[in-house]
Amino acid sequence: MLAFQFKAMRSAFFLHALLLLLAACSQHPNDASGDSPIVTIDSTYLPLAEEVRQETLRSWKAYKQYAWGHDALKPLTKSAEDWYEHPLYISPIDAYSTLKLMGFDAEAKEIEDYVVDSLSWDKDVDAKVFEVDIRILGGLLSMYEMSGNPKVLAKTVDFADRLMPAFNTGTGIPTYHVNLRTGKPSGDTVCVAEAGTNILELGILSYYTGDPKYYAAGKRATLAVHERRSKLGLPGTDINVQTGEWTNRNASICAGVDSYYEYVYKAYSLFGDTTIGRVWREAIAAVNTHLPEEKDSLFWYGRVNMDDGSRTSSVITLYDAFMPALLVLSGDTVRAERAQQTFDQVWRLHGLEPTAYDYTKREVRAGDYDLNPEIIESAYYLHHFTGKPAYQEMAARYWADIKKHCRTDVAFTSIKDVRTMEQKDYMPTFFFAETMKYLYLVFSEGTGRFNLDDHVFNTEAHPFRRGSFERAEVVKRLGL
Ligand code: DMJ
Repeated sequence: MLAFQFKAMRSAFFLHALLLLLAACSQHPNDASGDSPIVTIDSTYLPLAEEVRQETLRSWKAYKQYAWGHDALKPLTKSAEDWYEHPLYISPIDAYSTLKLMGFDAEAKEIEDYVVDSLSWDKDVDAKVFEVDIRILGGLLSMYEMSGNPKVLAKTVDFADRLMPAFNTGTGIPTYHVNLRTGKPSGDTVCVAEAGTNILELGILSYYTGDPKYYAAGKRATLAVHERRSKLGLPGTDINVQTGEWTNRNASICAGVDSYYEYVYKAYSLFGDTTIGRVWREAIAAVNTHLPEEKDSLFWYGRVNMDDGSRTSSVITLYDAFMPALLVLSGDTVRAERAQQTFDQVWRLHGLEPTAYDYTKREVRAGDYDLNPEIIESAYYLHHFTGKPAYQEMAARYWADIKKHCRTDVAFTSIKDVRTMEQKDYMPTFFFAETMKYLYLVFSEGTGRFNLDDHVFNTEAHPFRRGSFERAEVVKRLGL
């Protein structure tokens, strides 16, 4: 029976891969998928890729049945949750690029049509700038790139223009909130991730509109963080956007800082801005000089005081597991593999990764697991760049654990505490955007369907083709 299911899944995947290959010949030139010829098919993990694909569809159908029009699905009570008083349609916008990559074109088209025909951004909502930048702006830009639909670009520009008043601050770092209807910014203290996770989306928007003002705003915010680094070359964690004063002087790559580093590197790598290239080299050198710590034969990126480098805490978070992906992407395979081994040990302690863990006391500090993608993202990048089967095996273990503890009768849900595996009633939007996408991609590596080398992902895993950004046009449209 199992063997039969395995064969059936494998056949389904091959059929899917073949259909995609045929379809690739007639796709829109800007379609982020279907750009690489299929040369060889390594079939070992294809049944898992197909299983992830089917589980994504099952979860998407549950969202549609119980939460359509709202931000997120609550899979246990089979109800919906919105982030604000008015929904922003975050799950579908986050799901689009994943559904498209998996070949669920009809489902993706339905989202595209809804965005174009029925969605208005004129909402009296104090939106969190960071969260809607990575999910909505990033998702819409990727939707435009994949669909080529100019009406999607118009919706994207409308949305971005509603965010821009947040950048009118003393430092150029955006405020925490901005009202989508009135443009009123609020919240003068932000963390470094919130300050510096926008240059990628804003640069891409400048490219597609030909208006350099977006990139200029993102670059100013990034430089505002870097220019305020300490003598050791480290930024702190929290900063006042008006005065530029640090309000938390802990330095780390942990949650609250993480995607700042990711965006400095990715913006440099996509746009080739030499100023941002210098920021990257200085920033990563300081990180690798002051943050790493060896404990229990493992390699940890800890927390230090930004001024004197003294250790302030040995608490890491599961978000930090983005770091191996960034390291291997930027060419540091040795540190990437060591860091991934460390995060993998934390996962193995309970069979899912706790949100926060103290590596000195060896104790869980926050037990939640919210279906987060980072450790899977890093397994995918490491498999891609090293070719080692161990990273696909790792991802297969993560997927097995997620199925065991988080799968519900209709979708997947978060975990209240990995020590008890008690479930909570929430499926985050990044489960569609990131977790299922990275699982699908790591299991389907070798099919030639999607080549990581040709793409850059934003921090919410929305993909952008490097080939879409011509050097001479980047210089002109971004105002380099
Ligand atoms: C995602 O929303 C993004 O990846 C963000 O950068 C931080 N992590 C969450 C998912 O864990």
